[in-house]
Formats: sequence, C-alpha cells, structure tokens
Amino acid sequence: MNDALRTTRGDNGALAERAKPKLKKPPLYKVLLLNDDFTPMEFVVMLLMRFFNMGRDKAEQIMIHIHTRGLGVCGVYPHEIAETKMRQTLDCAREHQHPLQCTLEKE
Ligand code: TYC
Repeated sequence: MNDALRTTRGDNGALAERAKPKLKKPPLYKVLLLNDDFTPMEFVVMLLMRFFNMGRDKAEQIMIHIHTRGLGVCGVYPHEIAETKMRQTLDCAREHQHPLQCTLEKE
C-alpha cells in the first residue's frame, strides 16, 4: 500500500486520491522467559498454560526450548498486555519463591 496517499480508480478510469486513514498498528512486544537452574520445569509449564494460553504440549515445547537455549518467546502483544503478562508471571514466581526472570523486547 502506498505510504503517503492511497489512490482509487473511478468509473471514468481517472485516479482519485483520498487521505490515508490515520490508523496505526500498535507496536508489539515479545514476552521473554529466561532459563535458570532452580525454577521447576512443571512450574514453568503451568505458567505458560495459565498466562499465555498454551496447551500442555506447546507449553512443554517452549519450556524445553528455554531450558536448552537459555531464553524463549512466550507470546507477542501490544505493550500494556505484554506488561500485564510479565507482571503476572513475575508475581506468581515470587509468590512461589522461584527466581524466574521475565522481560520484554520490542519487535
Ligand atoms: N532449567 C530449569 C530446570 O532445570 C527449568 C526452567 C525452564 C527454568 C525454563 C526456567 O524459564 C525457565 N529445573
């Protein structure tokens, strides 16, 4: 799509210009989970299912990816939603006294 202006071709074949609607997609943020040596695998799977709406199979895949590679993406969201998911994850980990770390990265 043309960045500055959109054009439409009328019945007579002439090109008409109209203003671009000023709707911008919100910037998206990846929620990243970091590996550590202490947080139980099953706890991470539970977090991924509860806060990132994954089924068990997907949650186990992502957890193993984080465990082996050091970090992984749990989901991609607009900023406020990403912040909320990170906060829920960190609060739940703290409540259970796990040192799990979670951060955001702009896409
Ligand atoms: N490495 C942890 C263990 O062996 C499991 C783990 C996976 C921890 C993912 C954090 O983000 C994490 N118990």
